[in-house]
Formats: sequence, structure tokens, C-alpha cells
Amino acid sequence: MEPTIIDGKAIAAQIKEEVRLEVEKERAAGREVTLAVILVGDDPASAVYVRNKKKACETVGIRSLSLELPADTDTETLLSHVRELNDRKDVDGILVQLPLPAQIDEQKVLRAIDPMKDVDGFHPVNVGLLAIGEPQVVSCTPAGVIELLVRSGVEIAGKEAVVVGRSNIVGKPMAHLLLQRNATVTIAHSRTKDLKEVVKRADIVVAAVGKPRMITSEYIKEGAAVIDVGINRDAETGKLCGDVDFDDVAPVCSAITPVPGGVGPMTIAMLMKNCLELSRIRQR
Ligand code: L34
Repeated sequence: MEPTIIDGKAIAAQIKEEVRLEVEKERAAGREVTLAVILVGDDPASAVYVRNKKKACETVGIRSLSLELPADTDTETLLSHVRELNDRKDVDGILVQLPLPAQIDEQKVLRAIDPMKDVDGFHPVNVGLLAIGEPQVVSCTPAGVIELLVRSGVEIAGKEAVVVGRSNIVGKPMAHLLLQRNATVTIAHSRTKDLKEVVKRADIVVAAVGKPRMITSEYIKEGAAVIDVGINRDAETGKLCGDVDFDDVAPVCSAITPVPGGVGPMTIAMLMKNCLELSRIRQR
């Protein structure tokens, strides 16, 4: 059976249109929604993602401020910029693009962002709220994965979901969100014994490991839904590829996301949604 290819680009466009209409209403009421993005250094992939974020802001009518700092910026300097943005009444969301250069204390920076302006949901307060089932702002990538599943008609409640990868940004929040929607959730990782067998139990697989095409058909139960969070560059062709071997897995699954055009665009759409939401919460 042919699987459904989940079109993340189209679903992201739909979400951005919904956000655009709401941002328009805010503007009509005299409120401007503003996102501040900080990019440190000149990582080419980060530059692409930040550019896509700014473009999305334009599409939905969110004002974007951008701060580009040199690669040798130190922690204190970055902190002072974050604090200044915390204090600005005209800034609704603050995003510090990761990864940061090695000399910067990333955890210190993420903790300095006002939790009420934390569009990424990376602050421990927001992570904790998610963990107790009272999310305020949720990390954009896992939030985007849930939207993809829901809007493609993939049922979550009662299903076996296996998240491969345990990062703070994707794996852990992903597991919480699936749990909140009543899936039976397993977090698998590099130290998991019999990884193939564990992943093969899943009705829903979320791959977020950062290993090009690692998930082959041998890991997948017939009819599973497979969401590929990986964004890797193929060493030979230089092309973008996911953590899932798409051509191998597609024939055995019921639904699958491509890379590019799957989860990536959703991350950005959810960022727009989070920024709008934060602006509304702050007005109350
Ligand atoms: N603070 N740092 C912070 N927040 C985030 O949510 C991110 N992430 C990850 C990296 N660092 C971050 C992103 O924005 C990954 N990420 C991201 C965003 C957008 C895209 C990929 C990753 C994206 O636009 N992907 C396109 C292809 C882009 C290309 O051609 O390279 C896609 O279709 O998948």
C-alpha cells in the first residue's frame, strides 16, 4: 500500500495563514507582535534557519528584530543583550539560535530569557510546566510534530509511540506531548538494548537522532506512522537527508514525512504561533 506522504510545507502554510489572521486582529487592536532573534557566529545551517524564520515573520505580519553577533562573543555580552530584550516592552518573543559557539555557557543564556518571552520553550520553567501537563510555551519542533500527526489524521491516544533520541530540545518534550495525548510512550536512544525490536513495537515513530538514514525498514512495523526530525547533510551528495531511510521505509509504513519539506517548516510555523500566543498572554 502507498503511504501518505505528510506534506509539512503545506500544513505549515496553513498554520501560518491561521496565525496571520490572528496577528491582523492584534494589529487592528493597536498591538504589534514582535520576535527578536539572536544569531551568534556564522554557522551556515543556522543562517539558513534564521533566514527562514525572518521570512515567516514577514508572511504572518510579525515584526522581527535581528541581532547578529560575532563568533567570539562571550557569555556576558550575550547575556546583556538578552536582558535588554527582556526589559523591552515592545518585544514579545526572544529566540537565541542554537548551537552557540563553544565558549558560551548555553544553559546560562537559556535561563536568562524571561520565561514569558521564551518562544522556544527552552527555559526550565517552561520545561517544568510541560512536564506537569500544564504547558505554556512548548518547544517548536515537537509541537510541530504533534500538529503534523493531528492534521494528517494519525490517531495518538492508546497507540505505542517510540521517540528515538533524548535531547532536551526534541526527544524529551516530544515524549511529554505524546504522553499528554494518551500515547504509550517509550524514549529510545543510543544505549537502548535491542533498539530495532523496541522501535518495531511502535505505531508512531519519531526519529530525532542525527544519524543520516539510520532508521531503515527493519525498524518499522507494517503500517506505522514515521516522523523524521533529522536534518543531516549527505556526506557524498551534500543534499539534505533525514534520520529515516525514506525510500526503504515508505513501502512498509502508513504515513511518513519527507526531508526537506516535513518537520522543518513546521518548526518555523509553530515558532510563529508561540510568538503570537506569548504576545496575547502578556497583554492580559
Ligand atoms: N533556539 N535553535 C533554537 N530554536 C530552534 O527551534 C532551533 N531549530 C533547530 C536548530 N537550532 C534551533 C531550528 O529552528 C533546527 N531548526 C530548524 C528550522 C528550520 C528548518 C530546519 C531546522 C528548515 O527550514 N528546514 C527546511 C530545509 C532548510 C534547508 O534547506 O536547509 C526543511 O524543509 O526541512
